[in-house]
Amino acid sequence: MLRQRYVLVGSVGVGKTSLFNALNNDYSLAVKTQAVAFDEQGGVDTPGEFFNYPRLFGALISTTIEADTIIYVHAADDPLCRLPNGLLEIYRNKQIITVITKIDLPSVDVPAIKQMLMEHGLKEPIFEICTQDSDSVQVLADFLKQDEISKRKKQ
Ligand SMILES: Nc1nc2c(ncn2[C@@H]2O[C@H](COP(=O)(O)OP(=O)(O)O)[C@@H](O)[C@H]2O)c(=O)[nH]1
Ligand SMILES: [Mg+2]
Repeated sequence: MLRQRYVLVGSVGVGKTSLFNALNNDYSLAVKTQAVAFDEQGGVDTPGEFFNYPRLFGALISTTIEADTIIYVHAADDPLCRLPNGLLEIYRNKQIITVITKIDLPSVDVPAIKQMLMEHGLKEPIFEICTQDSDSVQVLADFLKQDEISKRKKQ
C-alpha cells in the first residue's frame, strides 16, 4: 500500500479539493464532495465537515493519523483561524504546512491573514495559492517533491 504523504485539512469551501486536483494536474472546477479521496502520490483530500463539526473530529483524527505531513488550507477571505482547539498539539509530531488559497479574490489582505494564522501558532512554510493558477500550485508541488526526496534519504 502507498504511504500517506500529506493530508489536506480545513473548513468546508476553502479550496482543498481544488488544490488536491491541481496537485494532480486537474484544473477543472472542483465538485463539492464529502468523500475522503486518495491519489497515486500518497495525497489525501478530506471533507471540510471533518474539520468543522466537533462530532466528526474522530474521523479527522483517524484520517490523518498515518500522515506525516498535514496541509492546513485556509481561504484568504476568511479573517478567522478555523483550527480546532488543541489540534496543533495533537499534530505536534507531524509536519504542518499552511496554504492560503483564494489569493486572487479582490480586496483580500494576504499578509494580514498570514500574520493572523501565525498568531494562532502556524509557522512557515506558508504558501499563497490561487488553485486555478498552476504557477502558484507548482511552488507547493515542488516543495512536497523536495520534502519527499529528503525524507527518503533519511530512511
Ligand atoms: N477565487 C478562488 N476560488 C477558489 C479557489 N480555490 C477554490 N475556489 C472555489 O471555492 C469553492 C470551494 O472549493 P473546493 O475545492 O470544493 O473546497 P473544499 O470544500 O475545501 O474542498 C469552489 O467554488 C472553488 O471553485 C481559489 O484559489 N480562488
Ligand atoms: Mg472538498
